Amino acid sequence: MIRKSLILAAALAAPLSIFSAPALAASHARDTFIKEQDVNGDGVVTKEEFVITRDQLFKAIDADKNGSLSKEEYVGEFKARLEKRLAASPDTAEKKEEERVRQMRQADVRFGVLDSDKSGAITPAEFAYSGWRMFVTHDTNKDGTVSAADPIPADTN
Ligand SMILES: [Ca+2]
Ligand SMILES: [Ca+2]
Ligand SMILES: [Ca+2]
Repeated sequence: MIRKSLILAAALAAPLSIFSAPALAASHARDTFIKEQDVNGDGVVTKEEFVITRDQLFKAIDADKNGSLSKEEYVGEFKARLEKRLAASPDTAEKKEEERVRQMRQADVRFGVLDSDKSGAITPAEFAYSGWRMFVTHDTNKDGTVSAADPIPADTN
């Protein structure tokens, strides 16, 4: 069982390394972060903006409004966005399927990381904490905001 999943993990990880261009990927991640969290559109994400958008995102994912995110809600919301992105992508069906498998596997892993006490659901505190770590990761010049002025780490390996 363990061996099988290791082999599977290796097989899934292999195509990743082919496409990995760390600097590009990191830059893309930062710019996407800015685009999604920059409420007033000035190109700078402040902590206040980030708290607002994180809160909105939590509420949007919490489909049954019970104040926590189940795996179904979390992965489901991600899949809906992923499918939209894949539908708009010019890639072949085969490539899209590869991307789908990879992304859904990552979403699954992310849920496990977010659910830090392994209760099976993400609480607002857990969600806020993970968001905060994301903010800090992107704020590479440590000025308390995320913008294009934050240098992308040269090598994220
Ligand atoms: Ca802003
Ligand atoms: Ca819920
Ligand atoms: Ca910064």
